[in-house]
Order: sequence, then structure tokens, then C-alpha cells
Amino acid sequence: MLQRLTDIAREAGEIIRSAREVERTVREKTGPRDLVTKYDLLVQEYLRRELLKLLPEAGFLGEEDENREDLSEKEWVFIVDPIDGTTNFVQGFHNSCVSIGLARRGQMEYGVVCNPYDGELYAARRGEGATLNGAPISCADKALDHSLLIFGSALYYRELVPETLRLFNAAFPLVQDIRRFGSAALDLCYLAAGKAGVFFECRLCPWDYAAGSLIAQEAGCVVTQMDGTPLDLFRKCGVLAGSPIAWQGLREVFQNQKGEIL
Ligand code: 2AM
Ligand code: CA
Repeated sequence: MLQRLTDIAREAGEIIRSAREVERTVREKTGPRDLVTKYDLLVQEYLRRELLKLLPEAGFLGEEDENREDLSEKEWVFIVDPIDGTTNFVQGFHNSCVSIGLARRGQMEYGVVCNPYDGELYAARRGEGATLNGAPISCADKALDHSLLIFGSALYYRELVPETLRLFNAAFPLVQDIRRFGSAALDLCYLAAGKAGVFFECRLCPWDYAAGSLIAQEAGCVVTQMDGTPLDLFRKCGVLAGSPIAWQGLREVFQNQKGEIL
């Protein structure tokens, strides 16, 4: 299964990599911060077809679905983002990926994330560790002050801007430095590979974190909601993730903040 998911992610990645004149195919969903292109839809249809060939009884949850199917009776569910990092894709900023998760009864079993621009493919099977292009990876083991913090700005939710900036301000003096790349799935994989120590974003959708959360966990990371509770695979939530030491450090910083942590 994992090998086949890997092949499908690479083939889907090829559609992204060979896309041309992307800006001519852009449609604004709710505004200029929320985009979809012809390629998001093309890749999602490719994934739906190939993944359901692999496991016909599975449900399918994809970002670009207009009508969501009822998944409550499904044992297996694919949770898919055809292009995570769509704004990067439109701008020609090569940090986007195909993200494929496969969950069984609400628990992630397989995750594959492929960045077609640099050929990096992250994969994990629950209980069997995580890999980057087939080689085992593990998270960093550094305290917060020696860790890069990656954050996401939850820019789709205006009401979360003050909270995000407050947490940014609280964390900034205590980490080595801060990065913002624009693809939550890749951000979680960067933790898995030890390229950064910790990540937060105040609200994401399941297809943004399904695959990446398993990859990060299998590499030794802690991945939770902002309040430390487990992620929900079927509703939007905030994500706080990192190597155990950096995750703990950031969690304490956020807990010491007055106000509600989402
Ligand atoms: P996308 O590129 O697939 O749109 C950036 O902050 C991260 O948030 C990206 O992973 C982005 O995914 C994701 N994102 C996009 N739309 C979102 C939405 N409506 N709610 C939450 N996260 C979203
Ligand atoms: Ca997307």
C-alpha cells in the first residue's frame, strides 16, 4: 500500500510540476487569500480515481470537493489535499506538495507528502517510522532556544489574526528564529526531518495536516491541537507540533499567555 501511495503521489506531483500559465487558471474562492486553480481540480480528480482503484470501499475527503460525501460509515477514508500550498503554486514559489493520508476508524494509518519541485517524498506507515525518499528520518532533539519555529498565519480567518500575532510575539524571543513557508503539510514534514523544531497554526483543515501529522509523529514528534489535545481528522483545528522537548517548551510559553489558546 505505502509503495503504491508513493507512486500515485509522485505521478500527481508531475501534474503540478509541469503546470504552465497557472495564473490564467486561478479562481478566488472567498477572496485573494483563498485560491483554487485548474490544477487543484485536475490533481484531485487524478487522486480520487487512482486511490479509489486501490481501495474501492474507502471514503474520500478532498479539499476541492463541492459536495462532501457522508463518511460516517466508512472504515477507511482517504484525506487528500491535491495541492497544499496553492498560493505558493500560483506565485511560482516552489514550496507546495501533494498530501495523501489514509485513516482507519479515525486514526491515521498511512501518510505520503510529495514536493514535486525538489523531488522530496516523505512517507509513513503507523508504527513503522517515517522516511524521506526511502531513508529513515527522525525529529530534532534541541531545546526551544536552538530550534527554528515554523508558523502558519491562519490567514483565512480574520478573527484569528490577533491571536496568531500574540503567540508569534510570545514565541519570537525564545526560539532560534521563525519561518513561514505556506504549506502546513510540508511544515510538518520539515519537523519530521529535523529541519525545524516546532510548528503552530491556529486553525487548519484535516487535509492540511492528516498525512503530515502521521509523518511527524512517526519521526518522533508530538502533534496536538493548540491546547495539547489530540487532533481531530474530521474537523478544523489548530495544530501545535514539534520534537518532544521543543513542543513542551512552546506549549509552556503559550500556556503562560493570558487569554484563550485556540
Ligand atoms: P492550501 O495551500 O491547500 O490552501 C497556510 O497557512 C496553510 O493553510 C496551507 O497549508 C493552506 O493550504 C492552509 N489552508 C488553506 N485554506 C484553508 C482554510 N480555509 N482553512 C484552514 N487552512 C487552510
Ligand atoms: Ca489545497
